[in-house]
Amino acid sequence: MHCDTLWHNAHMMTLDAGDGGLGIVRDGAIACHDGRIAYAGPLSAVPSGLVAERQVDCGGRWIGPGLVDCHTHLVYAGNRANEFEQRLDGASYADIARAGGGIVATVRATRAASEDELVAQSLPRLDAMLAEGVTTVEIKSGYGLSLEDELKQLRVARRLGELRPVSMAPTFLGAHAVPDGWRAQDYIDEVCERMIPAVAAEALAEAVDVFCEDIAFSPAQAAQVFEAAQRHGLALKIHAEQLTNQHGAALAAGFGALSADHIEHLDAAGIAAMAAAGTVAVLLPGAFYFTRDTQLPPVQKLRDAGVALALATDCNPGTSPLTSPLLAMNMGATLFRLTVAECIAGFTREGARALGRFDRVGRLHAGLDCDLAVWDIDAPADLVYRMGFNPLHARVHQGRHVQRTALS
Ligand code: DI6
Ligand code: FE
Repeated sequence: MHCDTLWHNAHMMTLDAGDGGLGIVRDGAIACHDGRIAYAGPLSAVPSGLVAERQVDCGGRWIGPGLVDCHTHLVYAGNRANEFEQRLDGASYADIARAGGGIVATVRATRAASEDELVAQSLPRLDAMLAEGVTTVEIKSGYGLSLEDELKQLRVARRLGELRPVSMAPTFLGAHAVPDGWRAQDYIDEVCERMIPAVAAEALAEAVDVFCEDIAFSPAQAAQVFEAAQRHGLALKIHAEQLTNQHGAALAAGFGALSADHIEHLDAAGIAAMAAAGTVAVLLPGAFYFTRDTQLPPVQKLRDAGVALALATDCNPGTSPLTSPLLAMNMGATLFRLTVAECIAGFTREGARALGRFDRVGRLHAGLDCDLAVWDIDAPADLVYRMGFNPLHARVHQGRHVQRTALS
């Protein structure tokens, strides 16, 4: 077997264990050919006759899959530090939203920005994620809320994926908030009849998401959006049960959605529906932390039901100005009591599953994209345990070896 690169002298978290754990292989090796993993396993079992053009000695470090951040809103203009200050003075997120702040404030700034300005403002956020080993990132629209401005945001996401070595998973979230001057139902008709067809025609998104909430869209409106998305062959996701229980997760599961995200207020019926449909639970501890939420997602019940748990930053200017997957892992453990294995799997294998990319990324397994994070750690728990320290040694996207220092 001929391959481009062989990484060796490394311990590995393959995330490829049947038991859902980390799949640890001590003294492992990974071979890459044409951007894909050709071999991942013990060094002692490397196929005889494997010839590598280049060998990389990892010096006993740990290699895991490149991180997958499966829920971000990182393309936007401006910021909402002013609202952060108002909240410190006692205002609630819902108060600010009702007073014309919140999502619609970012909409105004995002509409006013050119495509180039949006690229310039969003790139540092993406770079912060790459510097912590992210190799796949999902980016949602939802701060345009008009055909032209939603397409602009999605084009910016596409450009970010061209400007940096990262796999981009764009999601259309036109149904994020009701824009000024619209009735909710008229806007949903616009999303379904004009926006989704246009997004699909330009192949600007892989999935469609809806914010199903009492301050946003109803389950019936979410269902209408899902029907339109399915007519155009797009996958489905939902922001559900973040502030109240609207039974959005069960609805989305009934449509075969990839994931239901947030789900702090999820009930037993929602859990059962997600388990039956294989809908991934995407937990977003950054938003829980930043909004000082107290309603914990039903983690143990999700585990008991066998629902897959993913973890993501939810990077957005209002409720989770977070660009650190490592800190999100620490919060997942500290706030939600996730195990180390669940935190790491949540940002790799399960994040990939939440994007419908389980067969492409998120594990060290022959045939998948050769996306690697090389960590300067003694044990996997180090990734989750520390706060504000980045032990990334190197990041590899589709076989291309990018040293950490070259990224910053
Ligand atoms: N839920 C959230 O936490 C974010 N969007 C959503 O649907 C908040 C977005 C924002 O406040 O800008
Ligand atoms: Fe979100």
